Amino acid sequence: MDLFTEQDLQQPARVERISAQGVVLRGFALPRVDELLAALRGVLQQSPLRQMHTPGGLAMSARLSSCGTLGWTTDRDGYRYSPLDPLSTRPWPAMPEVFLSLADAAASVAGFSDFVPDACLINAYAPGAKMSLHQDKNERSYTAPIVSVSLGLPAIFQFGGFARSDPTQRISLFHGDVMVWGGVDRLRFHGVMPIKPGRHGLLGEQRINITLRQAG
Ligand code: MD3
Ligand code: FE
Repeated sequence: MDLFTEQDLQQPARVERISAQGVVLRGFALPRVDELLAALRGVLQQSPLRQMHTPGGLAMSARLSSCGTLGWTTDRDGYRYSPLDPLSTRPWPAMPEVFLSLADAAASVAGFSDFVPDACLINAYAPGAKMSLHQDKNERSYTAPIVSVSLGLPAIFQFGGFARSDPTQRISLFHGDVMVWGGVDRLRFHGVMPIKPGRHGLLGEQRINITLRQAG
């Protein structure tokens, strides 16, 4: 892939490879962040952020929603993808075009062509919220990558190996950064350290992460 992305010819893509098939694209979403946030607002009007509980009954500290034909949910019955939002009892909001095109552009920089996600999980973290080390295993196939977009307050992302007890590395993620994970790295344990207090100019006292997945 060339140094200059189609979406922003002024700005070289700052590509940081963090594992064999895991990359961070610094600032990749910045040229389209206004569009992204407008689309996100529309999604959250139809399917608001809400607290979810793990199958064990613990409240997750991040609030969640989804868009696309499948949305990820968790409750007493387990983790799963569902075509209906259990809160609205209707289909999840459609995946915005800007999500699809950004995800495909990021995936292709990382070497994954023709990425067409059918699920987008939205995680909203207030200061103090975190996501414990876990693997993403509810998707039907593990061949497609996962693309994630960080917005708002910074986070320390943690990624490890293929066993929970493997050593972990930490990487800071900032507003507009995009990560792509796939192939041999798809099942790595990963998580988010508690978000530090702060205020972001566009998003206020929160971090929002959207992850685009091929779940079905
Ligand atoms: C590495 N979200 O929703 S996104 C999740 O920042 C999740 O909200 C985090 O983990 C967040 O499941 C991290 C980056 C990410 C997503 C999926 C991965 C990294 C990954 C799957 C495999 C390896
Ligand atoms: Fe995850």
